[in-house]
Amino acid sequence: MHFALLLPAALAVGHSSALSITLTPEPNPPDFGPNVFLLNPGTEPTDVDKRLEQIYETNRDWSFYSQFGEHRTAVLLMPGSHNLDINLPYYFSVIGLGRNPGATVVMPGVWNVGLRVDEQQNWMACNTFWRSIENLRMAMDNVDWFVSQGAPLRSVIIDGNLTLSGPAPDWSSGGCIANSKIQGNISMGTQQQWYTRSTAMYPYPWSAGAGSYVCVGCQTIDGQPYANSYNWDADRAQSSHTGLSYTDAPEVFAEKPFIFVEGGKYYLRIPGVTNSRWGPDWESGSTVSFDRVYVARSDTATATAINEKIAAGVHVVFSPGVYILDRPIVVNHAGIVLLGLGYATLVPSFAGGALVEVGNVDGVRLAGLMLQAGPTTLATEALLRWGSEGSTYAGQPGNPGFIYDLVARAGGPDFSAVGTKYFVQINNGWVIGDNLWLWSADHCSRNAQARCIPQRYVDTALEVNGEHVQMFGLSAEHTNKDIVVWNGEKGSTMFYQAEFRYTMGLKSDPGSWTNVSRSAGYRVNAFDHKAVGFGVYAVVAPLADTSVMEPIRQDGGMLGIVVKHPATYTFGMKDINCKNWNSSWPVESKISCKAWSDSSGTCLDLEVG
Ligand SMILES: *[C@@H]1O[C@H](CO)[C@@H](O)[C@H](O)[C@H]1NC(C)=O
Ligand SMILES: *[C@@H]1O[C@H](CO)[C@@H](O)[C@H](O)[C@H]1NC(C)=O
Ligand SMILES: *[C@@H]1O[C@H](CO)[C@@H](O)[C@H](O)[C@H]1NC(C)=O
Ligand SMILES: CC(=O)N[C@H]1CO[C@H](CO)[C@@H](O)[C@@H]1O
Repeated sequence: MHFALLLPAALAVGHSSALSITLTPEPNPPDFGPNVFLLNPGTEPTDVDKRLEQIYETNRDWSFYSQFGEHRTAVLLMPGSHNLDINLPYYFSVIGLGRNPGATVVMPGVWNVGLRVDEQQNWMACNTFWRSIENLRMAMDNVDWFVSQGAPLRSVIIDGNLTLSGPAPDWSSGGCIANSKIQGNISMGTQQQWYTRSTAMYPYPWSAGAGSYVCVGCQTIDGQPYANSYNWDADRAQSSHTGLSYTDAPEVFAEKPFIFVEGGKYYLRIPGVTNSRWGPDWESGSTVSFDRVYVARSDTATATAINEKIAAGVHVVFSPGVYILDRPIVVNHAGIVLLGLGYATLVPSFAGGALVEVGNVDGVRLAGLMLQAGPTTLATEALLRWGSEGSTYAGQPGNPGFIYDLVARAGGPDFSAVGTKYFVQINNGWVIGDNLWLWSADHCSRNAQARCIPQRYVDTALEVNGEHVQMFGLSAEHTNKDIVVWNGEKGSTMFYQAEFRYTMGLKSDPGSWTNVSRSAGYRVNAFDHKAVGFGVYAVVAPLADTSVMEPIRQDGGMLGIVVKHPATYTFGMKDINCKNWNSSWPVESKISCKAWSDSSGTCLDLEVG
């Protein structure tokens, strides 16, 4: 913390421009290190093309190395027109460096591929995670984007159609489009669910099956808002499943920070807070020179060095890589941006506390990071904790905290047990999430039929204690206790996808099980809460090899939604689905009630599909 010690305390915690004078400026242009390709407009030189092709060939399939390896890559495109062919593999982002998406145009190259994610092995896109396209225009007749969770299209313009999966029997479990304009038609293909926000587009062509298609603050190509598809004053008739919801624009929102280049210098653009805005925002915001942005590299950066920069008011861009951190990243400075590129991944090598700790400060933005649980021998309490436990810090609607494109995971690459009590715990008010995937892994490097040895010890994916916390596009899966617990008033979730865990763990090791009864897919202890477009599932046999793994078992079965007060469900929740994928399973291995009320001790809604 030596920067802070050099400065008067008032300056060190404030948002002062005087600070920049006393700091050594960061290099501009920065050195992003070996995992970033910086491409100029035009056609790629053959050697770059070959290297990109090689990354694709090595990292495209479902093998351990591809899916759970340590490779991380970002391709940054200078503004202008590019002829480019990239089929995006695992842990790979293509990002335009213009001031807005229109400034960087991608057209197909010699192979006529352009940018895409196409058909996967076994015709299944359900493992197609961890890749993104951001801040550019695709001048293509059609873009194939056959993905599942953790794979957003963000701030893009697509001139033609967008196809989101191959034909059946392809299976896909996406996905996210945010702050974009899709000028052609959208084909949902086999997508079980999809979250879209603040995008100009044609309507979803049909409704989802068991899952939900949700559009938040979307508009037509001509800029007309899509009307809200439900009425908050109506009763629970609207909590039954439609699979297709349009919702009002967020009352308070700001888009994800991004990088642009002008005159050979790099800048961080921090979009402004807007109110009830429909459609994309590619204009608002403030600009920070990279003189005040530290570019961390996994081969050199330490948690201590990163924390010193943050304490001095310097923003941090994490170059693609895996960062093993020996202490928490602490954000106690207002307005700080932490921006990961190419699925930059942070892993704790310490016990207790949280991997990332945000203090009682406004306007902090976390974007594009993957937070990964460490060994259970050193378990953390949370991977991200926003506000100290017991904090009553209310936050500010004029300057909320934001979390964008966050992946938190436990298990996958690991060969020994991993854990964290919570993936994310939010104690402060006015924190807003956009596209989060909180994943206790259901398949791992040592996987066989969803065994996922070793064990993952995650109690709860998300716990919210602050007021006015809002989640847009939340996926949370396979935790050992309640998947989401929401205690703060005036919260909301627009789009939720959740799956209970499949098994207790190894049949031969009951001592390692987490025995609970009636765990919830989504528990609301607050009274005032809004929820739209939910799909909560129990997936049991035959995914788990029951000769080795003990199927999930809970006395009384699992509960889809649990509310304290019946009115919270009746008036606050719209388009909710709960489904048992195999209804032949015994009651203790599936969802027994769609919506349960704690105060009345009754099942309010039995409609489990
Ligand atoms: C775009 O989608 C429309 C409607 O599905 C279809 O008629 C048209 O052929 C598609 N265009 C291309 C280039 O795929
Ligand atoms: C969980 O329950 C099983 C019986 O169903 C028991 O054998 C086991 O010891 C329990 N595990 C723990 C950690 O309590
Ligand atoms: C559903 O569960 C029953 C009972 O265990 C089993 O026999 C059947 O194979 C399962 N079906 C599917 C499609 O998983
Ligand atoms: C590119 C394309 O095919 N666009 C069409 C999408 O669908 C609408 C009707 O819903 C047509 O008017 C567009 O031409």
